[in-house]
Amino acid sequence: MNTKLLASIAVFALLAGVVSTSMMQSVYAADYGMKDASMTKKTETKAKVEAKKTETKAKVEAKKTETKAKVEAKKTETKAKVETKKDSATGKAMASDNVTVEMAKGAGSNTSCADKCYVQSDVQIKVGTTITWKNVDTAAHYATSGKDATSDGIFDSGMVNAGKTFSYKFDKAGTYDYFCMVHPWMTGKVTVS
Ligand SMILES: [Cu+2]
Repeated sequence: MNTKLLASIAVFALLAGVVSTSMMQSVYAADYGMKDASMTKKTETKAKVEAKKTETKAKVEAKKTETKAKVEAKKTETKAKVETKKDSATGKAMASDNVTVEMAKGAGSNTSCADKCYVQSDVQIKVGTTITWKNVDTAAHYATSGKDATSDGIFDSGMVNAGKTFSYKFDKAGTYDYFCMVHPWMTGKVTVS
């Protein structure tokens, strides 16, 4: 009698153990499944963020490239405009807009710079054009109107130091010779029509 009871209890305990274990397992499984789902969601979100980053980067790059292309196009356009203003026969500037003449590099020490002392040294322009002399040399220069190192008083830049400029607007037709007060071998001519 005692033995039977003990056996029953043992069987019951065993069954209870099996049932509780399987229940626990299913709880675990559910929990694990949830974790798995949340991990998947995290990974998904991360992927979305990465994709968006890549997309934004691509857009920024595309915009940069577009802007660069526009700038290049404008540069080319400006260059073309300037070039069309040169006289097709002589290649000299025929601009009605502003013209720049450089006081050339080394012109202060090179007594034989001749027609390269000012670049360009012989310029043809229309009435109303402003010429800007730009000193690209290291020495100071002048653009003084006159001939044979004698000022005629029409225009005088005064001393134009390295990197500086002087501008003069030509309102009357005519031929204007000019030179540099400190380097009289530097001569140039402006023809206004
Ligand atoms: Cu000079």
